[in-house]
Amino acid sequence: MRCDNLENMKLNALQTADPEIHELCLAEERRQFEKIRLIPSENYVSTAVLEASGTVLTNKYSEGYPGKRYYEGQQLVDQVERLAIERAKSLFGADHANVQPYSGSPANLAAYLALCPPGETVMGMALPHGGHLTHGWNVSITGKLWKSAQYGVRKETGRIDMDGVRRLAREAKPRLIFCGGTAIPRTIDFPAFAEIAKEVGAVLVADIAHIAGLIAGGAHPSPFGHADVVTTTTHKTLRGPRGGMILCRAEHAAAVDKAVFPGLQGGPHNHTTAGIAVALKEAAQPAFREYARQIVLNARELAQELVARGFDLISGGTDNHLILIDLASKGVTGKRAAQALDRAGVVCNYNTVPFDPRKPFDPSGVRLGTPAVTSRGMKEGEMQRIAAWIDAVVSAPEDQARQARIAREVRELCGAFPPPGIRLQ
Ligand code: DSN
Repeated sequence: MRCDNLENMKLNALQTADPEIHELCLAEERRQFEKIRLIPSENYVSTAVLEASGTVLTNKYSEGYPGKRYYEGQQLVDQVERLAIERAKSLFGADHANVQPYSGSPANLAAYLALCPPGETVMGMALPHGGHLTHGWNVSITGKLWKSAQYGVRKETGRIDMDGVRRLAREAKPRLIFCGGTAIPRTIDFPAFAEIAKEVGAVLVADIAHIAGLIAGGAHPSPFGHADVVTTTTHKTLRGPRGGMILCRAEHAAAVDKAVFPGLQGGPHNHTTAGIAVALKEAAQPAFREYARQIVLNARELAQELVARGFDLISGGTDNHLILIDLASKGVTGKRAAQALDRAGVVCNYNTVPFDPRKPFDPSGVRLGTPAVTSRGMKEGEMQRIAAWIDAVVSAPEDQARQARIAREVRELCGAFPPPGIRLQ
């Protein structure tokens, strides 16, 4: 079995110019083909998105916005960016879209710059409870230049403590409130956050990086109509190239655009903008709704199968694409489990869990997600097999013979589910 999409994409020049990088790209392609990738923030883009991202648009400088640039020669790039903007607005039902942020963290920083001067107070979900670094966590610049109030989940339920959010908002009087995060397995209650933000006079920013594809596909409630500003990456459930976007109400459009450029960034990455435009077009198709629905069905099935095998899931299960497991009751740390799983061909990331007594680089949990396996066409039956493999590996993390046997079985299953963007010969 040979994976050589890169050769199909005519990478012979790369092979000649730089055989080492060419070989590494081929090997990475093979790795992505042969492994079950369960990192919830990763996916497989389509061949069309790959092609758009690898075009000569990378050669062009375009500081500014369509129709108002600082360089000539924008006849075609302007059209690409306008298409991306219109598709983003239409897919999500937003007044305004900025498709230039280089990724999610710069998109969030632009929201601060637009709406919350340094020194003011911001409120976000604590990183160990499922928030993101840029929601005011102390090691991030957002926790240094802004005063930060951090909310979390209830210990008993593993779900966001909305009473605590309200109490903290009343005390801290933040200028800006973030909802959303990176390890939240349950539906975000956007109307409840909006009500709290309104009560304390804060701007509500919904960071939908993880769930943007679910929202686009109708598998998670939408923040539009509730949040003032919505930030996202484009490469997770949305299945585009690595990038970011900010969508917002019309009243914040000028401030957001000014914050992205010239406030934070220089020239946009036009090849990425083209890839984003293609991904947005794909996400508007009926098949994408089915994809989003199946992501959630797969996550639920995987969660149920893991619970049945005695795994301790934060909040007891999932409503979306993501599962967070506390492995303390299994007597293994997240890092040891994730490394053993990787040797068995099942790739996830170790992750802190709420109230984790361990340190972030060797925490108690692992985080799983179903966007990538669902892109391969896997369904509930495959989730049952994956749960059994996870259980077998975690219950004997030093058993390398078992890991090698499972890795062979994983390769065989993966051979039957070729992912988008990778072809076999
Ligand atoms: N690192 C991303 C994730 O994996 O969720 C968030 O920044």
